[in-house]
Amino acid sequence: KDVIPPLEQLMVEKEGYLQKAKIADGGKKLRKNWTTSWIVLSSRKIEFYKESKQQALSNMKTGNKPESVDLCGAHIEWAKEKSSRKNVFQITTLSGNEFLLQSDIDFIILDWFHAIKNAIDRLPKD
Ligand code: I3S
Repeated sequence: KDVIPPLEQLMVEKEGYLQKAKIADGGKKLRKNWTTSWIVLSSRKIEFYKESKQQALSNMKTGNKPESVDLCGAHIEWAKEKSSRKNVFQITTLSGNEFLLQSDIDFIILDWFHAIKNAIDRLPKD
């Protein structure tokens, strides 16, 4: 049976395209592979879609799920040393997943950094 999540969890705070590279899964290092991702931030989580939003919405009908990142207890920090690219920050989850996010456009990455940081700071740490 479908469980209906509280409204607060469904509310999208920000969405858009960024460059994304997952560099660790459960603490295990992964080979860096940058891809464009459609990113949806709500109060407790970030969802990463591989495709455009349009494509993602139509894929929902076929049960194709986005990668979901729990922001409770997560960390966000600028990560200049992790890439030769400009404007890179890292999100590390409690479960040991690490993601780099990047945009060449300064205000876009700054908006995302602050939106995600605010979301994390509002959540309980565990
Ligand atoms: O941190 P790295 O390993 O220098 O990251 C680069 C690699 O992931 C590279 O792929 P290969 O491992 O197939 O060579 C990517 O093409 C580069 O974009 C990565 O470096 P940047 O500096 O772009 O994050």
